[in-house]
Amino acid sequence: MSAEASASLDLRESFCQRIVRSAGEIALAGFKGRDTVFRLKGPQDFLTETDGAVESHLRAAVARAFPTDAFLGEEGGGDLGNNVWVVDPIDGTANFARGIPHYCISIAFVSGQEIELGAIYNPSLDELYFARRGRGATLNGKPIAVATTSSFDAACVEFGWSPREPNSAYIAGFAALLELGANVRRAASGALGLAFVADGRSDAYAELHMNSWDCLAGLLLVREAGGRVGRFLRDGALVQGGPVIAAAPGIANAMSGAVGLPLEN
Ligand code: LIP
Repeated sequence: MSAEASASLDLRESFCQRIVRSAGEIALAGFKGRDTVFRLKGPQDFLTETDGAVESHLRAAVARAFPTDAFLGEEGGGDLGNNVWVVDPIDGTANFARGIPHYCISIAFVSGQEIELGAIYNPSLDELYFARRGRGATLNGKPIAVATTSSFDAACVEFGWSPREPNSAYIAGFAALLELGANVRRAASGALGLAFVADGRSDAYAELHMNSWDCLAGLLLVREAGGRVGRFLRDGALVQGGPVIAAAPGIANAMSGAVGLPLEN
């Protein structure tokens, strides 16, 4: 990477860490104010006023700071470009709308089809995960690493669900994980599920379909924390989404076989 490109990424790195926290203040105010009024975008697909307020805040901040960058948000959509910010303003909205403090803001910066920056912030716990490609991953500024788990007797994995894929496929994958002996959870925030793999609180995360705004930051976190991931940014995934797998190395191959999702690295 050229010195100029690296300097440009330095600016985006500090900007990203700043705006994810300012967005967190909006989200936390909505959470404490019990913004529980929601509408359904589709079956099990929730939208609260805070989702919209956080995304508007982030969209305006990017437009001011980096006017030539593109912005793709879960709620307002957007356009693509060589440099694009991919944002889920509230990941885990189903939890947020019921007052469950397991939700986050997820921001990824993608340049030339590479995930360069990723930030995932849970304002209720004041936990900020951050990664820059090639420079490791942190939680509140401290380096993190994936778990060293190598046996499913001790493995705790998360298998995300949404109505975007047939329940039969989900049930088959869930059964296969149980057969391996794993404790299988589903906590309804894919971004936090991936962040927990990066810091070793969980041994793997998989989901048969995720949107790019749910997973890009988390995939970078896991890779930078020493984990193995599937290839996501294939043709069209930035807009259409796709399958996601991320795992600690000791159980990655068995996890991949159980859910039928290939690993990239
Ligand atoms: C969520 C995803 C998660 C999925 C949930 C939901 P949202 O995103 O992060 O992977 O399992 O059903 O789609 O809608 O809370 O931003």
